[in-house]
Amino acid sequence: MKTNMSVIGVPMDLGQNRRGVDMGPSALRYAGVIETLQRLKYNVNDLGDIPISRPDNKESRQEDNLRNLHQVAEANQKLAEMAEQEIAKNRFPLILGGDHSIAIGSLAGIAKHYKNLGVIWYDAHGDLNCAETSPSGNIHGMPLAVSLGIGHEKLTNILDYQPKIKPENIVIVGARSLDPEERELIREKGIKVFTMHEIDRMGMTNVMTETIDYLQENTDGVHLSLDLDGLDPEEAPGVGTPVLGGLSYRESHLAMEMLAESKIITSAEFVEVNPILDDKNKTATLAVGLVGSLFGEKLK
Ligand code: B3U
Ligand code: MN
Ligand code: MN
Repeated sequence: MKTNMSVIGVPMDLGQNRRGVDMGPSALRYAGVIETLQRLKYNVNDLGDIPISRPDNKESRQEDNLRNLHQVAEANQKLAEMAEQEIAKNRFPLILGGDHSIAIGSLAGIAKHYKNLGVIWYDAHGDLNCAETSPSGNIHGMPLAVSLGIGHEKLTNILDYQPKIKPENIVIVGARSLDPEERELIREKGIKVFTMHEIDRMGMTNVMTETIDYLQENTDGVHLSLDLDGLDPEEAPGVGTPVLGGLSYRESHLAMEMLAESKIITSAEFVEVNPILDDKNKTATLAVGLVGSLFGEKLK
């Protein structure tokens, strides 16, 4: 892993309909994310937060089942440009959300530098919807589909290329709430998924060993997109769409430590921390602990 790191905050809550997740970057900084990285001897450049437009009344209503499409596209355009620039400077981009719609911009900027970018999608959800299939119109349920080139042109074509990633380079970990069309897409595209059922059966050690081996063979970089709702709401209550039966604190630390050992991760984002729904910044504190493990706390 590179020692130079750039932290980009994206205080975005427009990809879904519960306020508060825009305060995620502040909550993560308050919980000590920068200090953690510095303690681990990274040379950290905190670039602050990307400015996010507020929706006007008209725009905040659903347009073609894509809530706040224009503002979400605009923010992701800025994020994509920034992430792209940081990688060009040979710095590791660590992105702090914000809701998961920001993965659209992260992947647009990052994938530009790779032929075969791998993605680990650590999440209770598949985020594989588009306007036609989404039950909510929330763009945070769509970023993985968008990155595959499925969805509105304003989202799929950021930085003027698509698709950003290939289905065979994706591994979803922790899925337990998939919509029927998402399941179809997973089957049709052959996306590798470890649902909670498989994680329970195989154990996290085997799941991560398989994930790492699979991605190491076929990719030239791996982005970790970690949605805090992948964890159980008991341990990560501060998320907008909690789903029972999630990954534990210990499983998640083990997963991060195995990724640290493997050295395959080349960019990362931590999303969906909502301090308004949280219990005394518990979820942000948990997330910062996971950042520590991902960047080698145990290896020191
Ligand atoms: N699949 C549902 C629910 C959802 C997706 N991502 C989150 N919730 N966080 C949807 O609205 O697309
Ligand atoms: Mn998600
Ligand atoms: Mn989720």
